[in-house]
Amino acid sequence: MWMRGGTSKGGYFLATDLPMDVAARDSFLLAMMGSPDIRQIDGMGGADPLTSKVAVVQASARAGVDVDYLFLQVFVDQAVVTDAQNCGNILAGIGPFAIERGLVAPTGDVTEVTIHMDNTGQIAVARVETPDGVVRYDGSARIDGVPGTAAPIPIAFRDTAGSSCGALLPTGNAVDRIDGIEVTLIDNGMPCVVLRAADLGISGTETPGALEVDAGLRTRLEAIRLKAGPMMNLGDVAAKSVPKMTMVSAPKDGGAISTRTFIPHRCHKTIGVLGAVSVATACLLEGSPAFALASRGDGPERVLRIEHPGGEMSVVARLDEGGMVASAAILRTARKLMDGVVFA
Ligand code: NQM
Repeated sequence: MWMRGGTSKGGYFLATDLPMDVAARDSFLLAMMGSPDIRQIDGMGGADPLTSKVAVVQASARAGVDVDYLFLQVFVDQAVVTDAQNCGNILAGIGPFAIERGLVAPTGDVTEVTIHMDNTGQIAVARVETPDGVVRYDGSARIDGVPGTAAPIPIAFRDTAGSSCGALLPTGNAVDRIDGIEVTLIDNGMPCVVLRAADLGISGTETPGALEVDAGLRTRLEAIRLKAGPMMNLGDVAAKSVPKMTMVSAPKDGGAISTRTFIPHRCHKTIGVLGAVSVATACLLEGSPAFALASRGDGPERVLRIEHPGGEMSVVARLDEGGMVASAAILRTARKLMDGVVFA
């Protein structure tokens, strides 16, 4: 099934429909997407990392969990399929897909689907509208980066700290210095390097297109990223899509902070879901580059609006007594685009 999940798009597969052997599975997925080729002309991919994504779903054997979801990023221009990152946007389609495929039975007007995210071993709970036992896609929820409106799919995350790096702050510090630049190396669901846009000589208001053609910026960001990888317990990240590189500046539109994110070689048109949760968390870390720029609000539950090139992503953060993010929730939408047979 081809679906839009949040601001991403990709193929949703039952695990049983794909080869068990990982090498055979990956060569099928590359051929199906048309990779490697910057235009992905001979496949389903949309010539952008955000539209070259795959979800593999199966009923879960875990107590209290409905389905297991494995996310795979199919690189556009390299013969690489990686499970080294999770995706909170594609996650938005998992509940509807699981119900459509009969893995989860609808339970009234709203069906709660508990999802184990295999990439990081953590749990997300999605609420899907199912009036008359059928997934409803149309509705009045609007998310930035997607035209029009659709049925809301609120998603709550549990225990995302240290999802891939083993700890929220893998170096134990709120601030590290790489190549003379202050960075926060953080993982609250997505490994991210958070750094000031100004320290890289940009304002942070540029369009993704303008940043992508800035070869000097890209070279500096990649040099920092390659050094950050081992510091974040991610090893050699040369062929990995993590960590993400988020450049922050003061909010421009009444939000918590403004962002531009390389994921890691293309500039995101918006921001990833778990990336936004990680950046929101960085905003609360005293002494960090984001802290000084952010408008953080107050109280134990805060809506941190993370501004991005296409608008904003609201992260509803519940804080613990130490002022750190204990749990987070976001709003997404999804849409079934096509159901059928894909060829490789
Ligand atoms: O951070 C893009 C996306 C993502 C990932 C990326 C995501 C997340 O927008 O949870 O959603 O950062 O590669 O789909």
